[in-house]
Amino acid sequence: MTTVAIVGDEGVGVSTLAGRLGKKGTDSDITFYNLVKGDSVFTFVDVKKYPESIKSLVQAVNMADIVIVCVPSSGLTARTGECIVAMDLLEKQRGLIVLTRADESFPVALTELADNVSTVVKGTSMEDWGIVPVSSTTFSGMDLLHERLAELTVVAKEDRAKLIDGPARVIVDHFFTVKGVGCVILGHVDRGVVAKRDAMTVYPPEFGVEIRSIQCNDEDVDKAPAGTRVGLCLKGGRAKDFDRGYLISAQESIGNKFEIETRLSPFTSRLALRDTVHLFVGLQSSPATVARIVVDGKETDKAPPGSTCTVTLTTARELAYRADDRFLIAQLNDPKQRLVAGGILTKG
Ligand SMILES: Nc1nc2c(ncn2[C@@H]2O[C@H](COP(=O)(O)OP(=O)(O)OP(=O)(O)O)[C@@H](O)[C@H]2O)c(=O)[nH]1
Ligand SMILES: [Mg+2]
Repeated sequence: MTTVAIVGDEGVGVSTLAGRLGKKGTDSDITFYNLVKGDSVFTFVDVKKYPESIKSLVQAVNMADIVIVCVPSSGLTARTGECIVAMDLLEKQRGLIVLTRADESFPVALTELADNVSTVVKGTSMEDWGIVPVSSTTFSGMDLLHERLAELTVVAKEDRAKLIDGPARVIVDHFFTVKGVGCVILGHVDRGVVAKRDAMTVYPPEFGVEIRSIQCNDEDVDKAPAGTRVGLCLKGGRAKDFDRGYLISAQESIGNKFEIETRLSPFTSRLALRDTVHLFVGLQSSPATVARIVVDGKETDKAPPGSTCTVTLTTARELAYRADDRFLIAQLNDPKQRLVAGGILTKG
């Protein structure tokens, strides 16, 4: 099972492409489109609320094995640039760049745009991503897109096999009550293997649940490994006790103070002491205050764009995490560059 997030500026053809790739499933602020192809199962995620909401972009990208960044055939835009910065700060290594609405352009112009995009992504995590011009109207490029996705899926599966050991963890994205059944959550298995009758804990609130049943692709299963999208019927929880991003897990840490080794985006306008920012981890987020900045071993009141520094943040809400989770700092009110920095917790 492979989850593919499709992101891009407004009107570039994200939803149309998602609709061409799969059949519509769960639909809320993000929409899932499902495709079974041979023995591969894909879930495509349409980030409907972006560019308005940076949160939905981060959430979709953090649930994805592969990301498709859509660049309109008419050319790069500021928000396309923001998507590229997001991939880089989240260190997304697996993805494709799709030049959308290709039928509205010409071969020479598309080659020129592909060259231009290659230059822009140089030195970012997207440097080695393939570029495929696609039309959702004439279907040109669609076969090549499927081929590239199949190649990336092989790598994604290998990477995921490494995550099967260790305590299970499910990241929740939807939750509701089903009459006669009880509390049901939808999410993806991020680590380990989740099994029927497992007793687990919901973080950060920390209440216990038992996995009553597991559904995968509309079929009941006894267990589900890392990388699977699942529906879990729970004993012990109520839908109203959940929030997106909560973790159903064997073992997590919880905190509201984080020391993060960060790399600042070269395009951010600032990261300064006492700034109010937004801190993201997985599908969770919270307003946060910058409490301390250390650059080159020295405390300072401002971190320069493009620099590497250690930032201490205090969050308004508690967040659940593991030591190797990736954090993202954003400045939601900055009209131009909302993404500030990305990083992981400092050791010790
Ligand atoms: N000619 C052509 N038009 C396209 C293609 N893909 C999408 N469109 C059109 O472009 C417009 C925007 O497409 P959407 O799929 O809604 O784009 P989006 O990125 O989801 O847009 P928002 O959700 O509104 O931000 C629609 O009128 C589509 O019919 C394409 O490949 N070729
Ligand atoms: Mg759309």
